[in-house]
Amino acid sequence: MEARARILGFDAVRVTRPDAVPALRERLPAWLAEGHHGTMDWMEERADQRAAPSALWAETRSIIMLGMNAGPQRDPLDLVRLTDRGAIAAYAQRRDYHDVIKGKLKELGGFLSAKSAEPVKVFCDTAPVMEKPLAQAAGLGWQGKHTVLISREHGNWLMLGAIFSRAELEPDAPETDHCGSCRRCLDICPTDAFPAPYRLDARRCIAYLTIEHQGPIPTEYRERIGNRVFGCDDCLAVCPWNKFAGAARENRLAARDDLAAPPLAELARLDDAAFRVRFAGTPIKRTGRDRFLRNVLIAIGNSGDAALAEAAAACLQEPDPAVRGAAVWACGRLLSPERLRELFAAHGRDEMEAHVREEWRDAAGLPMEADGARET
Ligand code: B12
Ligand code: SF4
Ligand code: SF4
Repeated sequence: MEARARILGFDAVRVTRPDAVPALRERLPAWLAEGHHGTMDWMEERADQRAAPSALWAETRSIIMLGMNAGPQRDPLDLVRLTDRGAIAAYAQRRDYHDVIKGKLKELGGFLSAKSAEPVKVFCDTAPVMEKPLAQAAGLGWQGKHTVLISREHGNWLMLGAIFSRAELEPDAPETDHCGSCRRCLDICPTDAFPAPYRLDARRCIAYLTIEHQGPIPTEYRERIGNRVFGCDDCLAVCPWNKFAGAARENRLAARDDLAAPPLAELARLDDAAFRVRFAGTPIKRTGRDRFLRNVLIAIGNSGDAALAEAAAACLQEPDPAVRGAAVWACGRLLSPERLRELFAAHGRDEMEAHVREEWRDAAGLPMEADGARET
């Protein structure tokens, strides 16, 4: 099976048992009880199955965990210094790994099923399966202090997938923790998203804020998001175990040049149709155009580049209030008080959404009536 998996493009493959991580039954509910999943309600739904693979499929006897390297071609930390460009997480600068891995899992699952005469089910983020702890139990790597799985061979750039099988396969030995006294990932996090090593409060994580979170991004995180318009790689990029990692070997996961550092001005101009064309087949399509544009406007506000201000001003009449609010915030950081007042007179006076009115008040210092956007 391992040879077949490698032919299919997987970089790592190991086997574990469905009951290999009993601690999940306490750890997942504790994480959810603390509210660390934010608005990802789907993490709560079917939590019993997520914490126990046999509750998802009672006949599971073995779990094959697989990893495919999606290592970046250049250091992701270089991108966050290019303030007039959007930084997109390495995994999203390419085809959606769900599509690539799922197809290969099905092929490998078919092979295994034929060989063992037992049925299989394949999963890649599409079901309540906790892939990282299962991958650690299978010996693919260990969950680092940043909670992501690290392989000694591929660093922390493996994307994961799982095959549940009714066949009795010999399990591999679990991997042990090799973080030692290192804490680079914890120290670099721009939003202090780790309440403790090995624990992430997703509500503070830029990956959550830019991809999963709907509505306005809380003000306290906006500056710290910098130019990250989709996901974040900081804690992954500093991990010393990446020194052994190479770039992705699977052709279908080759990074797209046009997604390496796209100009913010260009991204701010994308209408719905252009967004769909530009990001077709990539993970970025997940947010939809409006949430992505909201992120782009936050990045423009952080750019310090007055030349980008008019691109933000052009979004002041967008139908989505989270986009309008982010546009006001960006204009407030880049434009003179005079120009802001002009824009307010043109676009802000009749604003009906309470939080966008607050954005105008905070940005321009404009006194606003509580029940309507009127300059006094
Ligand atoms: C929800 C989710 C997110 C959320 C929450 C992340 C999180 N850490 O939980 C958000 C949106 C923030 C996110 C972000 C990212 N994600 Co994500 N995400 C998932 C998803 C769907 C579920 C993860 C999950 O179960 N979380 C629940 C928590 C409770 O589980 P946990 O992280 O394992 O938590 C453990 C620790 O807290 C530990 N623990 C608790 N207490 C204690 C105490 C001690 C002493 C110890 C030792 C441990 C410990 O036990 C818990 C259980 O193992 C998985 C896919 C999947 N189905 O597994 C992808 C997945 C984890 N994501 C992935 C990726 C690539 C990312 C990003 C790098 C994307 C990016 N570049 O922007 C970031 C990384 C951020 C980070 N540092 O985690 C990959 C990771 C691959 C890998 N090598 O591990 C996965 C596996 C997708 C995949 N199929 O490849 N993600
Ligand atoms: S992905 Fe970014 S924001 Fe999230 S935990 Fe890692 S460094 Fe912090
Ligand atoms: S940066 Fe250091 S502490 Fe963080 S996961 Fe990597 S080895 Fe562990």
